[in-house]
Amino acid sequence: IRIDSVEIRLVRLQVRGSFRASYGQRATSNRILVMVRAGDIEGWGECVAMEHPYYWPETVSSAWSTLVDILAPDCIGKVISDPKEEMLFPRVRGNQMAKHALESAIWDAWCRTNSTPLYSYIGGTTREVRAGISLGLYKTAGELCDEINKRLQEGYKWFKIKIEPGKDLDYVRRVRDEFPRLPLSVDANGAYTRDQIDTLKHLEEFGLEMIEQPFAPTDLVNHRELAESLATPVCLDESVVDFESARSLIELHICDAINLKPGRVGGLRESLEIHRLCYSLGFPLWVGGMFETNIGRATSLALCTLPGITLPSDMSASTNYFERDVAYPNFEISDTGKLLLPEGPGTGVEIDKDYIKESTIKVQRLPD
Ligand code: OSB
Ligand code: MG
Repeated sequence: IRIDSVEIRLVRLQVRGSFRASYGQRATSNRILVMVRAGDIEGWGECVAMEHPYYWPETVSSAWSTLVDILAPDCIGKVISDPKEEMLFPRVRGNQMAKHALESAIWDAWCRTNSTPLYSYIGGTTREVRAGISLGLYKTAGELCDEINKRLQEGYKWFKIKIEPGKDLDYVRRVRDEFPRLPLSVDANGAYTRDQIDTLKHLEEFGLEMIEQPFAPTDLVNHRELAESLATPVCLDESVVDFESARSLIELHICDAINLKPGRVGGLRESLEIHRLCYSLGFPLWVGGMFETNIGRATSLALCTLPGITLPSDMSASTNYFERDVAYPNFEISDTGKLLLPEGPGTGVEIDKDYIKESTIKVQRLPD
């Protein structure tokens, strides 16, 4: 395909429900969507950057300028014969979420042009994905247990709960008392420091599936110490920023599992490299979520279909996040706790252009 033009737009979406993690509260959802035109085919990608830099350094506004000033101009006129073979922005450091937004739009356009579903293009073999759900911080452990009960009834079988200092051992103990055999992980989003390592070591007794990102992203020494002292796997999210960081973290025994988010590692190509490495080593790898719309969710769900990704993902029904989505179908949980990918080419979702137009705050077309 030849990239004829790129459209970068900021949409304002209505958030459903409330969600708090140690890094802060989820607010209104301004998101960047990227549309790439190649001939008469359009490909769509989502930038998962949030408005604040509390989870990750990029923000909606920093990603906007990276896309508009640097990445998109570089792509116009490019001819891409096979996106898997093409490193799109080899010289651009960082800015992973901006890169992923544009790269995924290009992969979608290529797959749609070639009548290939994205999941089979990248080597996936199934359309069924085991769902998991990530629950935020609640005022009380009782409220958290009520929420778990509700989600169990909806069909979820795999749970992750957020923790932070002061909302950890008591919360996990209470959940364990009520749900002794529930597959359960915790995610601290880096809220702990060295002097709190003993609290984290006490989590061992609860038989957790994983402890995700207890310490700050660059704090490798403490992660290694915790991973060495616990049988419970330590999983990293924010620390894994690209293929080379993943390889280092694995080879240096810093963690026991990796949460893969294509937006956080700079795209699908980088994600596939991480997957290839983990698969060849038998190293546990699963796919995390970023409250995506159905566009980003469909892209991430494609990664969940790769061989070796046997752990459930952090992919819950997309209807949990927005009052109305920008693409269809909505991914709904089945009785067996699974989500089903659409069959169509590319990400397989159908873009709701009217709603996108209605929700657009600003748009930049290149070339203008
Ligand atoms: O730490 O995995 C995380 C959402 C936004 C940013 C970071 C994280 C999360 C989640 C929710 O845990 C995942 C989802 O439901 O999409
Ligand atoms: Mg996480």
